[in-house]
Amino acid sequence: MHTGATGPVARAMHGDILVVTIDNPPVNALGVDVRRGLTATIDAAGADTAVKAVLIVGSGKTFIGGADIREFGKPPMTPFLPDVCNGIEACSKPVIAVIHGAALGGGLEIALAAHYRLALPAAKLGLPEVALGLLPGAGGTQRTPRLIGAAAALDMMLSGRHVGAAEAAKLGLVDRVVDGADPLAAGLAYAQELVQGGAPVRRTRDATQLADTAAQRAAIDSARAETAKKSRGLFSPLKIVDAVQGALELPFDEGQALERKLFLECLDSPQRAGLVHAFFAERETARAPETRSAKPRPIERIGVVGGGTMGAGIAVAVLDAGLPVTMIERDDEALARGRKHVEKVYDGLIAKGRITPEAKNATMARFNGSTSYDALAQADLVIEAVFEDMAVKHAVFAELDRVCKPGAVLATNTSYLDIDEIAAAISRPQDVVGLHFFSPANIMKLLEIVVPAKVADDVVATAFDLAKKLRKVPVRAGVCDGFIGNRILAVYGQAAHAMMEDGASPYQIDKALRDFGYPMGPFQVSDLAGGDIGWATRKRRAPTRDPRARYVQIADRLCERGWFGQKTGRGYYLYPDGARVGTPDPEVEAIIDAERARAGALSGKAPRSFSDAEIVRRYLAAMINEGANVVHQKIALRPLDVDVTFVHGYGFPRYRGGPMQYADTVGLPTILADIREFAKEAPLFWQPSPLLVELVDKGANFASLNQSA
Ligand code: 3H9
Repeated sequence: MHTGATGPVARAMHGDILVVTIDNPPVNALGVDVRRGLTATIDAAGADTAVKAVLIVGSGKTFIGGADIREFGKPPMTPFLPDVCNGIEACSKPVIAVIHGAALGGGLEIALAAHYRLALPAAKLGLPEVALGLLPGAGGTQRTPRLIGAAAALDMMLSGRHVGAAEAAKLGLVDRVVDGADPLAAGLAYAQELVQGGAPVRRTRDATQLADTAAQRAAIDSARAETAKKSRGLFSPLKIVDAVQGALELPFDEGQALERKLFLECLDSPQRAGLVHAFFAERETARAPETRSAKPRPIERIGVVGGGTMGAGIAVAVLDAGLPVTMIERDDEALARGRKHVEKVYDGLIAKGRITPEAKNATMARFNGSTSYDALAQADLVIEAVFEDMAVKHAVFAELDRVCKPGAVLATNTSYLDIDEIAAAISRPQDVVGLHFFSPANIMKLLEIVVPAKVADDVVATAFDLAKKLRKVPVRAGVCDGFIGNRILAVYGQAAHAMMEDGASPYQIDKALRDFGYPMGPFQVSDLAGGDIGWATRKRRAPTRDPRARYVQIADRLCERGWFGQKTGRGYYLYPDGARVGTPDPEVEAIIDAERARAGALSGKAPRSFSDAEIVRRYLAAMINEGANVVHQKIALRPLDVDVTFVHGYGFPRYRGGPMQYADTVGLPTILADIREFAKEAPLFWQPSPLLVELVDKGANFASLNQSA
């Protein structure tokens, strides 16, 4: 058995140490072949007298990225991972894991089942199962608390955060950290030292950090209370706490049986399916046809035109990525304000103790400002974030056309204007692309990359490359009013307003959607963003509005009174004394009543009540139907692009995967039947998307379209 391989698991003797190398690109996930290979190798090593110790190493950049996520939801195949881990722990020879890159989920559980753990400085350890709707199911909930105590173990499992090598050593998660980049050399040196020192087999199941039961119980109780408050409808976090309680109260094997039971419950939950969908979808959107066909242009110097909220947020995102930024404003005063906006973000971080004043100064050293476009002569990429007005955009792009070097990427942050028209007005339409950031731009993950007709492929590839550098989640979108997100938002926004006029209060609508999983309802969001923004858009659209279309005027009535939301102390809600959480406003309810009466006099309809379930059905049906239109018209490449847009830009509950994935779980025939039912009263608004009808006719779902682009 000394050399050879069982599938992706290779073995080689180095003196009396058996090196077991897992080679399963891209992240050495623990698919069935790896599990089989590991089991066979460890079993044989135990029986082989020539083997004095076993060293487990990962090939490539990572140790092990976890269980193979692609296997979830498929029929399970033996050996199961908990048994593989138990086999490693039971081995009669010392087993050593050497962790160089990621040891995540099942990867860390393999390391915890080993008897000794060595980390290299670039190691990242974590139990991120919670982000997939799961719990560590291969002994992680039992071994981690025994090794590092319940509080630290729960923190890792409930946050899913990655722990670096130094912190891992401090926690007691690894035995030693050594310098170097070669895991094999470092691991062999450590293994030889252990063998020579006669180091015994040392099993984590026997570790004693849970011995002080009173303190451990207190940690578990407080984690349970905190989790119950914070986990907002999520299924797995409380199961994690239950499993750790099992570690405290039960013998190891019984605790592990409890863990298995809870793990399988999580595995079966629709939340796991939604979260795994989101995991793969957001990796998928980072690839577009242009990222395959073209190489990005180099981007080292970035310009931002406009120092308002959006421009400053974009500048911070660029600075945070370690890149220099040049901000252009029309005069010294505006530039000073723009710079202040940027500094304010870092001052906030200093106040929270998240960065030092020195770190702020070092970052701000990469910030330049100018009132002359000539300062952008050397920029590789410029993002325009000025007022949303076509004439203003034309003026900015004419200046960029004049000063920027050939090949510079010229991007607009417009939310809805026609980028083809912006591009057509300059001499280099091939260099113009849309980069639609979401506010606050340094925080929100979504970046819509809007692809006009004449843009060069390598410009699109550059936009995706920038997204990666800024750690954004990019989604490719076609040109239309509102692109993917705001176009769909406009439609389900109308559905919400129609329900409000028909009898549902904004407070009920908000609550129904919070119960669905949104952090805030649409009227709370409107109050936060500022009602004046939507008002300006409605006025802009008024001349082109279909005169037959229903137009609910309640929002206008509030805006006419200057009730724009939080910033004015009242909107749909009241915010007395700068409160951030609003309370219902009887005056708003009176305005709504008056509008209902006015509209009812015209339509002959009386207000009616809505159940929370109907509110959710109508809101989601409008969203899904327009999502289908957006896919049908190729504004979005696939349904999953709509999902990622809504999860990362519009607060859609991630555990539901996104609106299109949610539609698949409800069933497209049900969604279509709802739309047809609603159409009986409002046929103009509720027109079924041709794509939805086609999929229902074929008995297909949205997922069937996710592979195709
Ligand atoms: C678990 O372990 C359960 C157990 O407790 C119990 C079981 C009984 N499986 O992110 P990247 C793919 S749950 C399959 O772009 P990076 C990924 O889809 C698991 N595939 O790279 C992508 O494929 P493609 C707990 C996986 O360098 C490619 O690898 N583990 C897996 O930026 C590159 O990924 C986790 O939740 C996987 N486990 O980051 C860790 N992981 O090229 C999840 C990745 O076709 N993974 N892929 O698009 C990560 O956090 C990051 O991928 C990692 C690398 C940090 C590892």
